[in-house]
Amino acid sequence: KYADPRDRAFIADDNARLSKDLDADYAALGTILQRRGLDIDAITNTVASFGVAIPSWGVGTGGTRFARFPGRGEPRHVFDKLEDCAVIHSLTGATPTVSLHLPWDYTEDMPALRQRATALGLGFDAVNSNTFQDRPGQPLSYKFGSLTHTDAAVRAQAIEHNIDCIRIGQLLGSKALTVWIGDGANFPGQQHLGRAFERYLESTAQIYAALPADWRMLIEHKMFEPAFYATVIQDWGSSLMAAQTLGPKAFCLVDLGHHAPNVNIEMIVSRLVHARRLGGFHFNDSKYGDDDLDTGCIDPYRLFLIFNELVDAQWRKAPDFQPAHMLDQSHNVTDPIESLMTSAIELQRAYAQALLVDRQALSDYQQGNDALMAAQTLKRAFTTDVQPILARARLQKGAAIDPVGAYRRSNYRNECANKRPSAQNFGGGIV
Ligand code: PSV
Ligand code: MN
Ligand code: MN
Repeated sequence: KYADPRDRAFIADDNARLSKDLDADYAALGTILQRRGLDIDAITNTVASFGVAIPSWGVGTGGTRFARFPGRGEPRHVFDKLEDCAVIHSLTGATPTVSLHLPWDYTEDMPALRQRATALGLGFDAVNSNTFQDRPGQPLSYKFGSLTHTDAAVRAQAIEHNIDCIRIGQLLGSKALTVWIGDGANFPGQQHLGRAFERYLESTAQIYAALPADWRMLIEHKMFEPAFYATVIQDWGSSLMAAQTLGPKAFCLVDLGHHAPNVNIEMIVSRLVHARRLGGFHFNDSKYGDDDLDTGCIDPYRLFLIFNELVDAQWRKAPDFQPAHMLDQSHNVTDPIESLMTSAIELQRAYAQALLVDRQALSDYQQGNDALMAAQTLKRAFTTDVQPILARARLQKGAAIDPVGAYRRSNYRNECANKRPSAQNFGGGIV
Protein backbone atom coordinates (compact mmCIF):
# COMPACT_ATOMS: atom_id res chain seq x y z
CA LYS A 1 0.00 0.00 0.00
CA TYR A 2 1.30 3.43 -0.97
CA ALA A 3 1.55 6.38 1.41
CA ASP A 4 3.01 9.73 0.34
CA PRO A 5 6.30 9.99 2.29
CA ARG A 6 6.01 13.79 2.10
CA ASP A 7 2.81 13.73 4.08
CA ARG A 8 3.39 15.14 7.58
CA ALA A 9 0.78 12.84 9.10
CA PHE A 10 2.47 9.77 7.59
CA ILE A 11 5.83 10.83 9.03
CA ALA A 12 4.34 11.66 12.43
CA ASP A 13 2.70 8.26 12.52
CA ASP A 14 5.99 6.57 11.71
CA ASN A 15 7.78 8.61 14.37
CA ALA A 16 5.27 7.67 17.03
CA ARG A 17 6.70 4.12 17.16
CA LEU A 18 10.24 5.38 17.73
CA SER A 19 10.03 8.54 19.79
CA LYS A 20 10.06 6.88 23.24
CA ASP A 21 13.38 5.11 22.61
CA LEU A 22 14.78 8.27 21.09
CA ASP A 23 13.84 10.30 24.19
CA ALA A 24 15.72 7.84 26.39
CA ASP A 25 18.81 7.79 24.14
CA TYR A 26 18.80 11.57 23.84
CA ALA A 27 18.59 12.03 27.60
CA ALA A 28 21.47 9.58 28.14
CA LEU A 29 23.67 11.34 25.60
CA GLY A 30 22.70 14.69 27.07
CA THR A 31 24.07 13.56 30.44
CA ILE A 32 27.34 12.42 28.92
CA LEU A 33 27.78 15.70 27.05
CA GLN A 34 26.86 17.76 30.07
CA ARG A 35 29.80 16.19 31.90
CA ARG A 36 31.97 17.55 29.10
CA GLY A 37 30.45 20.99 29.50
CA LEU A 38 28.33 20.69 26.34
CA ASP A 39 24.69 21.62 25.95
CA ILE A 40 23.06 18.94 23.80
CA ASP A 41 20.10 21.10 22.77
CA ALA A 42 22.36 23.83 21.44
CA ILE A 43 24.22 21.24 19.35
CA THR A 44 20.96 19.75 18.10
CA ASN A 45 19.73 23.18 17.01
CA THR A 46 22.96 23.89 15.17
CA VAL A 47 22.81 20.52 13.41
CA ALA A 48 19.16 21.15 12.52
CA SER A 49 20.19 24.35 10.74
CA PHE A 50 22.57 22.44 8.45
CA GLY A 51 21.46 21.97 4.85
CA VAL A 52 23.00 20.35 1.81
CA ALA A 53 21.88 20.62 -1.82
CA ILE A 54 20.80 17.52 -3.71
CA PRO A 55 22.37 17.21 -7.17
CA SER A 56 19.50 16.78 -9.61
CA TRP A 57 21.55 14.17 -11.48
CA GLY A 58 21.94 12.13 -8.30
CA VAL A 59 18.32 11.01 -8.07
CA GLY A 60 18.63 8.88 -11.20
CA THR A 61 20.69 5.71 -11.19
CA GLY A 62 24.27 6.50 -12.15
CA GLY A 63 26.55 4.34 -14.18
CA THR A 64 30.11 3.82 -15.23
CA ARG A 65 31.67 4.16 -18.64
CA PHE A 66 30.99 0.44 -19.06
CA ALA A 67 27.29 0.32 -18.36
CA ARG A 68 24.33 1.79 -16.63
CA PHE A 69 21.74 -0.43 -15.01
CA PRO A 70 18.60 1.67 -14.68
CA GLY A 71 16.54 1.40 -11.53
CA ARG A 72 12.78 1.13 -11.19
CA GLY A 73 10.68 4.26 -11.45
CA GLU A 74 13.53 6.59 -12.26
CA PRO A 75 12.75 10.26 -12.81
CA ARG A 76 12.07 11.00 -16.48
CA HIS A 77 12.75 14.72 -16.38
CA VAL A 78 13.56 17.57 -14.08
CA PHE A 79 10.04 17.79 -12.67
CA ASP A 80 10.20 14.15 -11.56
CA LYS A 81 13.63 14.83 -10.10
CA LEU A 82 12.15 17.63 -8.00
CA GLU A 83 9.52 15.27 -6.61
CA ASP A 84 12.25 12.85 -5.50
CA CYS A 85 14.24 15.70 -3.96
CA ALA A 86 11.15 16.70 -2.00
CA VAL A 87 10.87 13.17 -0.62
CA ILE A 88 14.48 13.34 0.53
CA HIS A 89 13.93 16.69 2.20
CA SER A 90 10.63 15.73 3.84
CA LEU A 91 12.17 12.65 5.43
CA THR A 92 15.54 14.14 6.43
CA GLY A 93 14.82 17.86 6.84
CA ALA A 94 18.42 18.30 5.68
CA THR A 95 18.19 19.00 1.95
CA PRO A 96 16.28 22.23 1.32
CA THR A 97 17.87 22.96 -2.05
CA VAL A 98 18.58 21.37 -5.42
CA SER A 99 21.58 21.93 -7.66
CA LEU A 100 20.67 21.73 -11.34
CA HIS A 101 22.88 20.71 -14.25
CA LEU A 102 22.31 22.32 -17.63
CA PRO A 103 21.41 21.34 -20.26
CA TRP A 104 20.48 18.03 -18.57
CA ASP A 105 17.74 19.79 -16.61
CA TYR A 106 16.66 22.23 -19.27
CA THR A 107 12.95 22.88 -19.61
CA GLU A 108 11.15 25.54 -21.64
CA ASP A 109 9.22 26.62 -18.60
CA MET A 110 11.70 27.55 -15.88
CA PRO A 111 9.16 29.72 -13.98
CA ALA A 112 6.91 26.64 -13.70
CA LEU A 113 9.85 24.69 -12.33
CA ARG A 114 10.49 27.35 -9.75
CA GLN A 115 6.81 27.39 -8.83
CA ARG A 116 6.74 23.64 -8.34
CA ALA A 117 9.91 23.80 -6.24
CA THR A 118 8.41 26.49 -4.03
CA ALA A 119 5.25 24.43 -3.60
CA LEU A 120 7.43 21.51 -2.53
CA GLY A 121 9.38 23.70 -0.10
CA LEU A 122 12.58 23.56 -2.15
CA GLY A 123 14.98 26.22 -3.43
CA PHE A 124 17.87 26.12 -5.89
CA ASP A 125 21.55 26.15 -5.07
CA ALA A 126 24.35 26.58 -7.63
CA VAL A 127 23.62 25.92 -11.30
CA ASN A 128 26.19 23.65 -12.98
CA SER A 129 27.17 24.32 -16.58
CA ASN A 130 28.12 21.51 -18.91
CA THR A 131 30.67 21.96 -21.67
CA PHE A 132 32.17 18.51 -21.19
CA GLN A 133 29.87 16.84 -23.68
CA ASP A 134 28.16 17.80 -26.92
CA ARG A 135 24.42 18.14 -26.98
CA PRO A 136 22.46 17.09 -30.06
CA GLY A 137 22.48 19.76 -32.75
CA GLN A 138 25.24 21.82 -31.14
CA PRO A 139 27.17 23.72 -33.88
CA LEU A 140 30.73 23.14 -32.59
CA SER A 141 32.19 20.18 -30.74
CA TYR A 142 33.91 20.11 -27.35
CA LYS A 143 35.95 17.07 -28.28
CA PHE A 144 39.16 19.07 -27.96
CA GLY A 145 38.04 21.38 -25.21
CA SER A 146 35.56 24.12 -24.42
CA LEU A 147 36.59 27.24 -22.47
CA THR A 148 40.23 26.52 -23.33
CA HIS A 149 39.78 25.31 -26.91
CA THR A 150 42.35 26.52 -29.43
CA ASP A 151 39.49 27.79 -31.65
CA ALA A 152 38.01 31.07 -30.42
CA ALA A 153 34.60 30.15 -31.87
CA VAL A 154 34.37 27.06 -29.65
CA ARG A 155 35.40 29.12 -26.66
CA ALA A 156 32.71 31.67 -27.49
CA GLN A 157 30.09 28.94 -27.65
CA ALA A 158 31.15 27.60 -24.24
CA ILE A 159 31.17 31.10 -22.73
CA GLU A 160 27.69 31.70 -24.10
CA HIS A 161 26.42 28.47 -22.52
CA ASN A 162 27.75 29.54 -19.13
CA ILE A 163 26.09 32.93 -19.48
CA ASP A 164 22.83 31.16 -20.41
CA CYS A 165 23.19 29.14 -17.21
CA ILE A 166 23.40 32.36 -15.21
CA ARG A 167 20.25 33.70 -16.89
CA ILE A 168 18.38 30.47 -16.20
CA GLY A 169 19.70 30.39 -12.64
CA GLN A 170 18.33 33.89 -12.14
CA LEU A 171 14.87 32.68 -13.13
CA LEU A 172 15.16 30.01 -10.45
CA GLY A 173 16.60 32.11 -7.64
CA SER A 174 20.06 30.52 -7.74
CA LYS A 175 23.00 32.61 -6.56
CA ALA A 176 25.97 30.71 -7.94
CA LEU A 177 27.37 29.15 -11.07
CA THR A 178 29.61 26.10 -10.75
CA VAL A 179 32.06 25.64 -13.60
CA TRP A 180 33.77 22.33 -14.10
CA ILE A 181 35.42 21.65 -17.44
CA GLY A 182 36.84 18.42 -18.77
CA ASP A 183 39.38 20.32 -20.89
CA GLY A 184 42.92 19.02 -20.98
CA ALA A 185 45.21 16.67 -22.84
CA ASN A 186 45.57 12.92 -23.18
CA PHE A 187 49.15 13.06 -24.46
CA PRO A 188 52.27 14.96 -23.46
CA GLY A 189 52.76 17.65 -26.07
CA GLN A 190 49.12 17.65 -27.16
CA GLN A 191 48.46 20.97 -25.47
CA HIS A 192 50.54 23.96 -24.50
CA LEU A 193 50.01 23.78 -20.74
CA GLY A 194 50.52 27.48 -20.10
CA ARG A 195 48.52 28.79 -23.04
CA ALA A 196 45.56 26.54 -22.22
CA PHE A 197 45.43 28.09 -18.73
CA GLU A 198 45.66 31.59 -20.22
CA ARG A 199 42.74 30.81 -22.52
CA TYR A 200 40.81 29.54 -19.47
CA LEU A 201 41.39 32.84 -17.68
CA GLU A 202 40.29 34.85 -20.72
CA SER A 203 37.12 32.82 -21.18
CA THR A 204 36.13 32.74 -17.52
CA ALA A 205 36.71 36.51 -17.26
CA GLN A 206 33.89 36.95 -19.77
CA ILE A 207 31.61 34.67 -17.75
CA TYR A 208 32.61 36.46 -14.57
CA ALA A 209 31.68 39.80 -16.16
CA ALA A 210 28.14 38.49 -16.67
CA LEU A 211 27.67 37.50 -13.01
CA PRO A 212 24.97 39.47 -11.17
CA ALA A 213 26.25 41.46 -8.19
CA ASP A 214 25.03 38.95 -5.60
CA TRP A 215 26.27 35.86 -7.45
CA ARG A 216 29.35 33.72 -6.97
CA MET A 217 31.30 31.73 -9.47
CA LEU A 218 32.51 28.39 -8.08
CA ILE A 219 35.52 26.90 -9.83
CA GLU A 220 35.72 23.13 -9.50
CA HIS A 221 39.10 21.46 -9.95
CA LYS A 222 39.68 17.82 -10.79
CA MET A 223 42.93 15.96 -11.16
CA PHE A 224 42.08 13.79 -14.16
CA GLU A 225 39.32 12.36 -16.33
CA PRO A 226 38.33 12.74 -19.09
CA ALA A 227 41.78 14.20 -19.80
CA PHE A 228 44.20 11.55 -18.61
CA TYR A 229 47.53 13.32 -19.03
CA ALA A 230 46.83 16.90 -17.98
CA THR A 231 43.66 18.68 -16.93
CA VAL A 232 43.61 22.48 -17.21
CA ILE A 233 42.10 23.10 -13.75
CA GLN A 234 43.62 20.05 -12.16
CA ASP A 235 44.21 21.14 -8.58
CA TRP A 236 43.36 23.72 -5.95
CA GLY A 237 46.44 25.73 -6.93
CA SER A 238 45.12 26.33 -10.44
CA SER A 239 41.64 26.92 -9.03
CA LEU A 240 42.89 29.45 -6.49
CA MET A 241 45.01 31.28 -9.07
CA ALA A 242 41.96 31.51 -11.32
CA ALA A 243 39.70 32.73 -8.50
CA GLN A 244 42.22 35.34 -7.41
CA THR A 245 42.73 36.52 -10.98
CA LEU A 246 39.01 36.76 -11.69
CA GLY A 247 37.96 38.78 -8.66
CA PRO A 248 36.12 38.72 -5.33
CA LYS A 249 33.07 36.84 -6.58
CA ALA A 250 35.13 33.83 -7.70
CA PHE A 251 35.66 30.97 -5.25
CA CYS A 252 37.06 27.45 -5.23
CA LEU A 253 34.84 24.41 -5.01
CA VAL A 254 36.24 21.24 -3.49
CA ASP A 255 34.83 17.97 -4.80
CA LEU A 256 36.18 15.39 -2.38
CA GLY A 257 36.78 12.82 -5.12
CA HIS A 258 38.88 15.07 -7.31
CA HIS A 259 42.25 14.50 -5.68
CA ALA A 260 44.97 11.90 -5.74
CA PRO A 261 44.50 9.13 -3.17
CA ASN A 262 45.78 10.12 0.29
CA VAL A 263 45.83 13.83 -0.46
CA ASN A 264 45.13 15.77 2.73
CA ILE A 265 41.85 17.45 1.78
CA GLU A 266 41.27 19.05 5.19
CA MET A 267 44.57 20.85 4.67
CA ILE A 268 43.34 22.18 1.32
CA VAL A 269 40.18 23.36 3.05
CA SER A 270 42.24 25.14 5.68
CA ARG A 271 44.34 26.90 3.03
CA LEU A 272 41.28 28.00 1.07
CA VAL A 273 39.70 29.35 4.25
CA HIS A 274 42.90 31.30 4.84
CA ALA A 275 42.79 32.68 1.29
CA ARG A 276 39.08 33.58 1.81
CA ARG A 277 38.22 31.58 -1.29
CA LEU A 278 36.48 28.47 -0.03
CA GLY A 279 33.30 28.55 -2.11
CA GLY A 280 31.78 25.18 -1.47
CA PHE A 281 31.86 21.42 -1.68
CA HIS A 282 30.73 18.53 -3.75
CA PHE A 283 30.54 15.85 -1.08
CA ASN A 284 30.99 12.18 -1.86
CA ASP A 285 33.45 9.46 -0.88
CA SER A 286 36.06 7.51 -2.79
CA LYS A 287 38.69 4.85 -2.46
CA TYR A 288 40.57 5.25 -5.74
CA GLY A 289 39.58 8.22 -7.87
CA ASP A 290 36.42 10.16 -8.65
CA ASP A 291 34.39 7.19 -7.41
CA ASP A 292 31.35 9.30 -6.42
CA LEU A 293 30.45 6.85 -3.66
CA ASP A 294 28.08 7.76 -0.85
CA THR A 295 29.39 10.38 1.55
CA GLY A 296 31.13 8.90 4.56
CA CYS A 297 30.87 5.30 3.37
CA ILE A 298 34.63 4.74 2.98
CA ASP A 299 36.43 7.19 5.22
CA PRO A 300 34.18 8.90 7.76
CA TYR A 301 37.19 10.12 9.73
CA ARG A 302 38.38 12.15 6.77
CA LEU A 303 34.92 13.68 6.50
CA PHE A 304 35.02 14.51 10.20
CA LEU A 305 38.43 16.16 9.80
CA ILE A 306 37.06 18.32 6.99
CA PHE A 307 34.14 19.38 9.19
CA ASN A 308 36.58 19.98 12.00
CA GLU A 309 38.20 22.63 9.78
CA LEU A 310 34.81 24.12 8.93
CA VAL A 311 33.72 24.35 12.56
CA ASP A 312 37.10 25.79 13.46
CA ALA A 313 36.64 28.46 10.78
CA GLN A 314 33.20 29.29 12.20
CA TRP A 315 34.64 29.36 15.71
CA ARG A 316 37.37 31.77 14.63
CA LYS A 317 34.85 33.82 12.61
CA ALA A 318 36.91 33.46 9.44
CA PRO A 319 36.08 36.23 6.94
CA ASP A 320 34.18 35.49 3.69
CA PHE A 321 33.33 32.06 5.02
CA GLN A 322 30.03 30.86 3.56
CA PRO A 323 30.71 27.58 1.78
CA ALA A 324 27.92 25.99 -0.25
CA HIS A 325 27.24 22.37 0.64
CA MET A 326 26.29 20.12 -2.23
CA LEU A 327 26.37 16.39 -2.81
CA ASP A 328 27.81 14.96 -6.02
CA GLN A 329 27.40 11.21 -6.13
CA SER A 330 26.62 8.43 -8.55
CA HIS A 331 24.41 5.62 -7.28
CA ASN A 332 24.90 2.42 -9.18
CA VAL A 333 23.72 -0.32 -6.82
CA THR A 334 21.38 1.43 -4.38
CA ASP A 335 18.11 3.31 -4.56
CA PRO A 336 19.39 6.87 -5.14
CA ILE A 337 16.84 8.34 -2.74
CA GLU A 338 18.10 6.10 0.07
CA SER A 339 21.73 6.91 -0.74
CA LEU A 340 21.09 10.63 -0.81
CA MET A 341 19.19 10.56 2.48
CA THR A 342 21.89 8.62 4.27
CA SER A 343 24.59 10.82 2.72
CA ALA A 344 22.95 14.02 3.94
CA ILE A 345 22.76 12.44 7.39
CA GLU A 346 26.44 11.45 7.25
CA LEU A 347 27.27 15.12 6.69
CA GLN A 348 25.20 16.08 9.70
CA ARG A 349 26.95 13.38 11.70
CA ALA A 350 30.39 14.74 10.81
CA TYR A 351 29.16 18.23 11.63
CA ALA A 352 27.75 17.17 15.01
CA GLN A 353 30.96 15.32 15.88
CA ALA A 354 33.03 18.35 14.93
CA LEU A 355 30.84 20.52 17.16
CA LEU A 356 31.75 18.25 20.08
CA VAL A 357 35.47 18.99 19.81
CA ASP A 358 36.73 20.80 22.88
CA ARG A 359 38.39 23.62 20.94
CA GLN A 360 39.97 25.34 23.88
CA ALA A 361 41.55 22.09 25.09
CA LEU A 362 42.70 21.29 21.55
CA SER A 363 44.26 24.70 21.20
CA ASP A 364 46.05 24.32 24.55
CA TYR A 365 47.40 20.88 23.60
CA GLN A 366 48.59 22.28 20.27
CA GLN A 367 50.25 25.19 21.98
CA GLY A 368 51.96 22.84 24.43
CA ASN A 369 52.98 20.39 21.71
CA ASP A 370 51.07 17.56 23.37
CA ALA A 371 50.53 15.55 20.19
CA LEU A 372 48.91 12.58 21.86
CA MET A 373 46.28 14.52 23.78
CA ALA A 374 45.58 16.79 20.80
CA ALA A 375 44.86 13.72 18.66
CA GLN A 376 42.76 12.19 21.47
CA THR A 377 40.70 15.37 21.70
CA LEU A 378 39.63 14.90 18.09
CA LYS A 379 39.12 11.16 18.53
CA ARG A 380 36.91 11.63 21.56
CA ALA A 381 34.54 13.80 19.53
CA PHE A 382 34.66 11.49 16.52
CA THR A 383 33.92 8.33 18.51
CA THR A 384 30.88 9.81 20.29
CA ASP A 385 27.68 8.27 18.95
CA VAL A 386 25.68 11.35 17.95
CA GLN A 387 22.80 9.41 16.42
CA PRO A 388 20.25 10.70 19.01
CA ILE A 389 21.21 14.30 18.14
CA LEU A 390 20.64 13.69 14.44
CA ALA A 391 17.31 11.95 15.00
CA ARG A 392 16.13 14.63 17.41
CA ALA A 393 17.11 17.36 14.91
CA ARG A 394 14.93 15.62 12.32
CA LEU A 395 12.04 15.12 14.72
CA GLN A 396 12.10 18.81 15.67
CA LYS A 397 11.66 19.72 12.02
CA GLY A 398 8.82 17.29 11.38
CA ALA A 399 11.10 14.91 9.48
CA ALA A 400 11.53 11.20 10.11
CA ILE A 401 13.39 9.62 13.00
CA ASP A 402 14.18 6.72 10.67
CA PRO A 403 14.17 8.14 7.11
CA VAL A 404 15.08 4.96 5.24
CA GLY A 405 12.62 2.87 7.24
CA ALA A 406 9.82 5.37 6.66
CA TYR A 407 10.70 5.63 2.98
CA ARG A 408 10.52 1.86 2.53
CA ARG A 409 7.25 1.65 4.41
CA SER A 410 5.77 4.34 2.14
CA ASN A 411 6.33 2.23 -1.00
CA TYR A 412 7.28 5.39 -2.88
CA ARG A 413 9.60 3.60 -5.29
CA ASN A 414 6.94 1.12 -6.18
CA GLU A 415 4.52 3.94 -6.83
CA CYS A 416 7.11 5.61 -9.09
CA ALA A 417 7.63 2.35 -10.98
CA ASN A 418 3.91 2.32 -11.72
CA LYS A 419 3.68 6.00 -12.56
CA ARG A 420 6.87 6.50 -14.56
CA PRO A 421 7.31 4.37 -17.64
CA SER A 422 11.04 3.54 -17.88
CA ALA A 423 13.13 6.54 -18.79
CA GLN A 424 15.66 5.61 -21.44
CA ASN A 425 17.39 8.91 -22.07
CA PHE A 426 17.95 10.06 -18.55
CA GLY A 427 20.72 12.66 -18.52
CA GLY A 428 23.48 12.75 -16.01
CA GLY A 429 24.15 9.11 -15.42
CA ILE A 430 27.59 8.46 -16.71
CA VAL A 431 29.84 11.40 -15.96
C1 PSV B 1 33.00 15.98 -12.62
O1 PSV B 1 33.57 14.76 -12.30
C2 PSV B 1 31.91 16.35 -11.66
O2 PSV B 1 32.33 16.15 -10.34
C3 PSV B 1 31.42 17.76 -11.86
O3 PSV B 1 30.94 18.31 -10.69
C4 PSV B 1 30.31 17.57 -12.80
O4 PSV B 1 29.48 18.65 -12.93
C5 PSV B 1 29.66 16.35 -12.19
O5 PSV B 1 30.78 15.54 -11.86
C6 PSV B 1 28.73 15.68 -13.12
O6 PSV B 1 28.40 14.40 -12.72
MN1 MN C 1 31.66 17.50 -8.73
MN1 MN D 1 33.45 14.32 -10.14
